[in-house]
Amino acid sequence: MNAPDPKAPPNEVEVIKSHSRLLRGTIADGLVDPLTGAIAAEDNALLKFHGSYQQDDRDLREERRRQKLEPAYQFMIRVRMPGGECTPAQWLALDEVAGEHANGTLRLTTRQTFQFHGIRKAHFKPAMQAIKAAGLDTIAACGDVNRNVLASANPLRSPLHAAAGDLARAISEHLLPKTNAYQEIWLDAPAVDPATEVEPIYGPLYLPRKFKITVAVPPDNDVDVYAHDLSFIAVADGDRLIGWNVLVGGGMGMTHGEKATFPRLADLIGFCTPDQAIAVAEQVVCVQRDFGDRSNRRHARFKYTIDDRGVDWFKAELERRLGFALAPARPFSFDHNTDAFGWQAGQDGQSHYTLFVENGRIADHGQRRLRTGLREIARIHAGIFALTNNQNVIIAGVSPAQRPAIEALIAEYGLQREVSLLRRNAMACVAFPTCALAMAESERYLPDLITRLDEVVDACGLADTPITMRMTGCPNGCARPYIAEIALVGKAPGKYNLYLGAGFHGQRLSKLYRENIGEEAIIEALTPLLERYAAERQSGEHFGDFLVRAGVVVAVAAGREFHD
Ligand code: SRM
Ligand code: SF4
Repeated sequence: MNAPDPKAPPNEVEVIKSHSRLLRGTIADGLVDPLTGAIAAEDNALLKFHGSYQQDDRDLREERRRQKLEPAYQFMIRVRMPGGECTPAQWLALDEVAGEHANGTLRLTTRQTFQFHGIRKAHFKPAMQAIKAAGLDTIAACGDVNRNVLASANPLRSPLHAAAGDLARAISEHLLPKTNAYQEIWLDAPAVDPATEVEPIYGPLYLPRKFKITVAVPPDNDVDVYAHDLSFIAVADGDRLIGWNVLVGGGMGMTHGEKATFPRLADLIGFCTPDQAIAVAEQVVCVQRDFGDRSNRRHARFKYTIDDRGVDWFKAELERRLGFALAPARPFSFDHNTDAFGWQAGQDGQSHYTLFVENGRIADHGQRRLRTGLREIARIHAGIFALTNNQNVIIAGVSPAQRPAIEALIAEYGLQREVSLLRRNAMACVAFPTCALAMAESERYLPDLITRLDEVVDACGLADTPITMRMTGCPNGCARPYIAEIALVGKAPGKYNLYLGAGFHGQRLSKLYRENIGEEAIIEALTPLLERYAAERQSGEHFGDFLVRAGVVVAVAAGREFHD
């Protein structure tokens, strides 16, 4: 598809935004309507800008329909937490929100923040207020704006990680919507006349689609720079930050069977100094604001603007707006996009403990009482919690004096779990029962599939070989599947498309290998490939690279060739 026709009519979300009085709509009225658990249909589009989605429990949908009841409406809330950092006091406050207002679980997301599920309307505003009282908010966690900004995990790990966290926070603040709508609806602030308000960066229609920014510290590509709209990669001399390499135009989402939609890897366009980074972020966003497709939402992500018009066009337009040219990109190299688990030594005698949280769900299960254990740790922890971009959590900044007490709690609540490397390096999106778009199970199913695949991996002697595997319940790509070496993407209940051959640190897209297959066929398809890999791989060769070298799948050169 080519650049959007400027005369094409705006899509319905654009119309809703234009009537919304800067994101107010009638959300406040809907919250107090006692006749339904839902809010008005048009307000659903606006609610996202406030960090929430209306959902219904899909496990109950059919039964409630039979009983002629409205769906079990509930709300998901996503916290804005740039760089994934929160204090123990904030952890405790969020844990309380989960217990008082949500379904009793905390969900760590693939983008370094918390989600709450199952919030009923009466609990909605109190939950938002409790989050705010903890010094956090949910502004722009969803919606057609810049979302939560990611940074390589753990700002306490090194000065460069601290700088990445600082940049993530600064960009997040700089690109926040300026409307008073959030304060009025959720925090009972006095009303301001929207006619007197200005959105200096976004304008009244905000962006054509969501926008995602990351900041990475090599050799970690834990933020998956190639999957996001805009990324900054730290360039350093030792621990001294020199500047940032800049990448643009990545994204994962696509629609099954629609070739005009595809995942795309970001392009490296140059280097900027630390004091130029905010201006670069703002002007990249402004180019997308002005040139993104406001007619066809399936073609509205920034990756299509770049793909349609070309990287050279984009760079020239960006530099014209900036008033300066980006310097040539500096060399960098990544070697993984996964997390390192257990205790890691920090820089000043402190240590950091990365805890495996399967698919990000923090709940108590039998002997493994994750939620209670983390709550008890938060009560005594003097450092911070750092969420990772792989749905795990780091208990960061533990002093030598405190370490035995933290270790005792980890043991008491069964938090440390011996799991296979395959499981540690896997991610699944939420999918059923809350996600409205899920076509197949993901979070609830991947653990069982991995149990079966572990047997194959063990039998092949690959238990110590890291392989990345990701599952999503639909092709939107919330667990960034198309850059995992093994990816399963939901098509229908129990059926998945199998994609193979991505780069180990997310640097190459995968390719469709089998379509619409169930568990037995998945095991059957993967077993001979893992056997061949074990027998024929070269020293240090990753599974995805082997599959490409062996001709099992071809390497995808560019996103638009993904379906060829
Ligand atoms: Fe996502 C929509 C969950 C990261 C691409 N995503 C959704 C919704 C809100 C479903 C909906 O629109 O009704 C899901 C809510 C499920 C639920 O019940 O919680 C949802 N996305 C998630 C999370 C929670 C998955 C997880 O298991 O952690 C992640 C929350 C991130 C956050 O904290 O902000 C999440 N979503 C992603 C990512 C990964 C990333 O950004 O690194 C992607 C792919 C990258 C990208 O954007 O290209 C992603 N989500 C989508 C898309 C497809 C967008 C597109 O370009 O086509 C949708 C659907 C849409 O926007 O129309 C979507
Ligand atoms: Fe829902 Fe699809 Fe995202 Fe999974 S990938 S959370 S099923 S939108």
